[in-house]
Amino acid sequence: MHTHKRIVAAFGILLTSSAVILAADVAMTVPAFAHEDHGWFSAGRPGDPTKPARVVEVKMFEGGGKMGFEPARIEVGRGEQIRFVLHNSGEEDHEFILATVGENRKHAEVMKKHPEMEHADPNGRRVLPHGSGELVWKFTKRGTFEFACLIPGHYDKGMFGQIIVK
Ligand SMILES: [Cu+2]
Repeated sequence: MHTHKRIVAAFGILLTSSAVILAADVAMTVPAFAHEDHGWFSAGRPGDPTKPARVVEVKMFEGGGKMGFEPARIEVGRGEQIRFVLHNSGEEDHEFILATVGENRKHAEVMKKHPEMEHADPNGRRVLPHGSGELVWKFTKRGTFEFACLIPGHYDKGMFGQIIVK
């Protein structure tokens, strides 16, 4: 009887702690995605493919324990529309997610907990091995933004680059 009570108490603690983790998880997930759901983006807005755009080719690669983008630094003018043409030269899927550094870091943490999550957001593309993809984007705000691959482990291996909007 005594043992049984102890087990019940231990189970109660377990339940409480997992509820706390669950609550923390939800609190992290909601701010990271709420803006995407409402069509608001820190780095500007989805472009209009019928309007002129400057083409910027970006290579996604892996090798030697590293992953990355080439170029890893892109400068654009405020108000400029860019057609990113993405080439994945690697053997793994890669992503190109356009946001602020803070948003990408937060988002990368969520991805570590939910590795099965895939993106179909207007500010990102997932590109298959040896495949290509496109993203048309209008940069409406000055500042420093980031493009990153948030597939677990890729960001840590260097898969991010900087976009400077002047
Ligand atoms: Cu990647």
